[in-house]
Amino acid sequence: MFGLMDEFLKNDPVSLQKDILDHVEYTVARSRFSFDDFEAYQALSHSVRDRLIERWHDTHQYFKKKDPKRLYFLSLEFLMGRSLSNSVINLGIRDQYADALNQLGFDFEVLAEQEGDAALGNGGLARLSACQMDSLATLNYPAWGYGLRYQYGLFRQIILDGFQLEQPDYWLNFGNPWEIERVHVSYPVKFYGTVEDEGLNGEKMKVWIPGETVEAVAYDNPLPGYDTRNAINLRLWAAKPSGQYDMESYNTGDYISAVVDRQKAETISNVLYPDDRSYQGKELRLKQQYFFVSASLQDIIRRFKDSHDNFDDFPDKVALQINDTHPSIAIAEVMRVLIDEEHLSWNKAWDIACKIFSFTTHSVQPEGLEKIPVDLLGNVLPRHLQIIYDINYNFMEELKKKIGQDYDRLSRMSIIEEGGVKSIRMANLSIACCHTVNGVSRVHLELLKMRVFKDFYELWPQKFQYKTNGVTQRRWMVVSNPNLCSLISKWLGTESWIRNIDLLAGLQQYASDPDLQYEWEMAKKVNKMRLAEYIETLSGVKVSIDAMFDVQIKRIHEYKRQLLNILGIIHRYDCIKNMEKSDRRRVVPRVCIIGGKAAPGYDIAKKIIKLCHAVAETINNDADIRDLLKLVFIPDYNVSVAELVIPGSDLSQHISTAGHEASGTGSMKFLMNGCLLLATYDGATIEITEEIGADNMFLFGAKVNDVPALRKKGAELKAPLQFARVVRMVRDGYFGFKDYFKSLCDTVEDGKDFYLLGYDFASYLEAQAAADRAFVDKEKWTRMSILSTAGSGKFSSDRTIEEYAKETWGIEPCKCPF
Ligand code: 26V
Repeated sequence: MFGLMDEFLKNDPVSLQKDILDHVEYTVARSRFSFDDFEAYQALSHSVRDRLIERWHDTHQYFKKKDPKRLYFLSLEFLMGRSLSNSVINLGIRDQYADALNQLGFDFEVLAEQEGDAALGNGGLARLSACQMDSLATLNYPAWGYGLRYQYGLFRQIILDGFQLEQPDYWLNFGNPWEIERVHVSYPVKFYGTVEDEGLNGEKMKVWIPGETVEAVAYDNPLPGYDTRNAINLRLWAAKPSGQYDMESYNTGDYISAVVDRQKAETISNVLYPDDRSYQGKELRLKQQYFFVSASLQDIIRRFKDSHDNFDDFPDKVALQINDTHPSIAIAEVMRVLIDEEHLSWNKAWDIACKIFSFTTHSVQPEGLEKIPVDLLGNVLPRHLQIIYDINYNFMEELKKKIGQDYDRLSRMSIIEEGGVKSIRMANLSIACCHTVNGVSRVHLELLKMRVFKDFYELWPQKFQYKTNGVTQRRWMVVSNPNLCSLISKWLGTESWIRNIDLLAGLQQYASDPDLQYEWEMAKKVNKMRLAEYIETLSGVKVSIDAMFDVQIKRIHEYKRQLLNILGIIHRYDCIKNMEKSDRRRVVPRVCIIGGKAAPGYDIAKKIIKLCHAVAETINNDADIRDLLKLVFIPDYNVSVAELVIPGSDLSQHISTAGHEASGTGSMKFLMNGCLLLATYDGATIEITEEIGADNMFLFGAKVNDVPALRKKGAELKAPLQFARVVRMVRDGYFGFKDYFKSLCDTVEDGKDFYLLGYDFASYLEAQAAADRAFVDKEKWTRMSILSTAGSGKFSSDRTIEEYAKETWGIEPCKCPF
C-alpha cells in the first residue's frame, strides 16, 4: 500500500515544537534545555526536512506507479542559495513554524539567517536552473535535476584595501541538513585506458578497458513545489574512491601510497570552476562533465529498465535537457551505452539519441562556445572520441548530400575543428543531435540564427526555438519580500498569484490609487531601512533612506558595463562639485550600490572592483557631498544578498552593450519587486519593455542592430567630452592608483572601446536624468513601480517551464494526490 493519503507528521504548534526539541536532543545532540541559534536552526531544518521527505517519497512512489515521461535536467551548476525559508513557504507551514518557535523563544527570521548559501554555480545560468527546478516541482512535472556536489562552491569574495581576494567556500563545514546521502546509490565511472576490438557472436564489438574507475555517490536534495504535495529530486554526485581494488598496488606493500592515490579520486567533485567566460580545455573540467553525465545516465537507464525490457519506449519515457554545452558529452555516452553495452545498432541508437536530447544555450559570444582538444578527449575518454568521429562522419555525409561540396561551410559546421589545436566543438555536437536548440530570449534566438549558428539554422530551421527566461516568484517575492506580498494579496483579494502570476496584472487598475500608493511606498521604506542597516554594518557607510537606491548587482564583466555605471557616478560627483551651493538643492540624492564577483583570472574585472572602491573612498569621505551621493560596494554577492538587496532597491541597472546579454534574469527579480529598470535594449529587456511599456522604464543606448556598424567606425567614433573628462580623472590619478587603472582606461579609449561605453555615455546620462526627474515626482514614481510589478507576470519561470514542457520536452504534469 502506498499510504499516499497519510500525512504522518503533524503541523500544529505543539507537534512542531516537540519535533524541533527532539531534533535538538537526538540529531544535533544538544540538551533541549540549552541550545543556541545555530543549533536551533539545525534542529528546525531537520524537522522541516522530515516533512519534505514524506512528500518526496509519496511523489516518487506516485511517479513510479504512473510511469509518465520524465524530464532529466542535466546541469553542471545550480545556485540554490538557502533552503529553509523557501521550503517552509512551499510546504505551506511557515506561519506554524514561526509560532512554534516563538513559543520556544526563538525568531524564525533570526534562525533562517544562520543558514549558509549553497552556491554550486557561477551566475545567471546556475540561478536559472534553480528557479526552473522550483517551477518544475510547483507545476507537478515529473522531473529530476542532476548535477555535481562540489565540496567547494563558488569562491567567497573578500575585499582587502578595495581589491578582490578569493577564499574557498567550504560550504559543507557545518553540515547540510537539506541533503540525504545515498550510500547505496552509487555507480562506477570509468576514465582513460584503451579501446579494443572484440568479436561477439560474429559481430565486431568495441570494448573499452578503462585505466581508472571512480565511484559516484548520490546526494539527494528534495525540492518541494508550492501548494502541491509534489516534491522533486535534485540528485548531486560526489566522487569517492572506487570499491574495485587495484590489487597490484596493494600487493606491492606500499599500502599508504595506495590509499593516498585512491583518495585522489575525490578531487573530481572538489571544486566548481569559477570562470564563466572561457573554456580552457582542462582535464579536470572534462572529468567533472563526464563523471556527472555517466552517473546520471546509469541512474536514468537503471530506472527505465526497472519497468521496461527494451529501449523502444525510451524516447516516450525520457527527455534529457542539456543545460548549455557543459553536459553535451552525454550524447556520446548515450551512444556508447546503447551500442557497446545494450548492443543496439548504430542507427537505432542514434535515432533514440536524436529523440531524447534537447539543448539550451546561454551565451551570445561565439568565443563562449566550448571546445575540447581532441588529444585531451582521446586520452580521458577514448571510446567517446571514436563515437564523436563517427557521428561527425555521418553528419558530414548527410550534409554533403544537402549542400554539396561547400567546403568552407562544411568545415564551419563540422563537429571537429581542424587547425592549431584540433578540438571537438561541443555546441556543434549538441545541435547535430538535439531535436531542439533553445535560446533564452527572443533577441537571443535572432542572434543565434543570424550569427552564431547561422549555418545550422539554415539547415534545420525547425530545431531553433526560444523560451524567454523567467524567475520564480516564490523565492524572489514571497521569501524575500513578505511586506510587499501581503499587500499585493490584500489588494488582489487572493494569494493565488503566487501560483498563477498573471493575476498580478490586476494591480494595474490601482496603480494611481493613493491608498495603494501609500502602502506601496511604506513597504519599500521598510525594505530600504533593512538594506541601509545591512550597508552600515558591512561598510560603516550611513545612508539616507530618502535617497534613491540605485543598484547594479551581477557578475562583473566588461560587457555588463559596471565601468559605465562607475564613470556615470564620477560624472555626477564632478557635476555636484562644480555646482553653485544653491543649485545643489535640486540634486536628487542617490545611494549607488554595486555588487558582484569577478572571475579570479579576469584582470580587467578586478580593476573595475578596485575602481569602485577607490571612487567610493573619495566620494563617501568628501564632506562637501554629504547625502547627495554615496557609493557602496557590497562584498560577496550571492543569492541571499540578492534577496536582501532587491526588495530595497528603487532603481536597478541592466546596461550591457546591446547584443551581449543573452537574456538577463536579475532584471526580472527587480521588476517583480517594483524597482524601476534603467536598461539597454538587450536580451529580455526588450520583452520587458513590451510588457510594461517604455514609459515605465529608463531606456538608452545603441540597439542590437546598430552595434556592428558602430564598431566598424573604430577610432572615428568619438566619445563625448564629458566621457573623456571622467576617464581622464581616473587616468590622472584623481582616485589614486594611477598606474593600476591605466589598462582599464585603455579599454575605453576611442578606437578600442569595444563595449561602446563612450558611444552610449550621453544617452546613459539622459536616462539617469530622467530617473532623477521621475523620482522627485513621488506619485509618478510609485505608479511606475506598481506597473512594473503588475507587468512582470510573463517573467515567471512557471511560464518558461510550461513552454518547455509543451514545446520541447513533451511532458505532462503528474500530480501526487494529497
Ligand atoms: C561558462 C563556463 C566556462 C568554463 C567553466 C565554467 C563556466 C560556467 C558557465 C559558463 C557559461 C555561463 C553562461 C551564463 O551564465 N549565461 C547567462 O545565462 C543566463 C540564463 O540563461 C542569462 O540570463 C544570461 O544573459 C547569460 O549571460
